[in-house]
Amino acid sequence: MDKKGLFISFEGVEGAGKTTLIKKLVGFFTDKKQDIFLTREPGGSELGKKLRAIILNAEEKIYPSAELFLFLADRAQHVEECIKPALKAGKIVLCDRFIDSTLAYQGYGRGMDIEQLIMLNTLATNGLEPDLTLLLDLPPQMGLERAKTRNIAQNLTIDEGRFEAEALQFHQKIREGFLTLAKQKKRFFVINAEQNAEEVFYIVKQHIEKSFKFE
Ligand code: Z5A
Repeated sequence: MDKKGLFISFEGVEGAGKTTLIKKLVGFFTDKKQDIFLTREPGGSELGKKLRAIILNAEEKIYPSAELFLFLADRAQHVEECIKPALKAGKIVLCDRFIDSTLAYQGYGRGMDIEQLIMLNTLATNGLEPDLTLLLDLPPQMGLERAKTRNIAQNLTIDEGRFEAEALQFHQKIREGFLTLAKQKKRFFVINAEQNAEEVFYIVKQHIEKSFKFE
């Protein structure tokens, strides 16, 4: 594929502020007259929406290996149906979670073999990687509190609680996993997400302006 657009993924523990940052970046890129494609995993494609409802439903008993393949199926469809065409059309793809979530959650969290997961990710994406990965780093306890406050404020009933139900120790492993991955790949930019949302946005904006040129 001759890739023309820009692919940015957002990673972090639950409630780290990815959605909040993405909303601000939509305004930033729109001001720069850039075409944006906003998406997420799981659930970016039509098939993915159905898979998301199954994957995140805490009532559904899903074994770790089955969970992994559901995320990979979601990703394979998402890449072909949505991400590749958007990049080919020259769009800026903003993707809430991508390959690194599988390494962090199924690998560092559930204890699956990282090398095997890298191979399976490559199979699902045909080798497509983001140009930039923004990792919002904060203590998981803080992220979970933020997510809880948001859910109460928005009157959300949790029917996507598979990962919220995990112990704090699990989320701690995820955080450490993400930080390990960030040390291994140049495409990562780690932001201290304990700062307020405006500060986080400002730092990211500066990094993007320094790293990429927009006509
Ligand atoms: N998963 C997996 O296991 N394997 C995979 O391969 C993939 C995913 C792709 C999807 O969850 C779950 O699937 C995820 C990993 C797993 N589970 N977990 N945990 P999701 O898509 O439903 O949700 P999420 O990705 O975890 O994110 P979230 O809960 O939507 O949080 P967020 O988008 O990062 O945060 P937010 O909504 O922007 O902010 C949360 C609240 O904090 C909100 O009220 C904000 O106003 C507030 N906020 C945001 N930023 C700040 C700052 N800086 N200061 C103070 N308050 C803030």
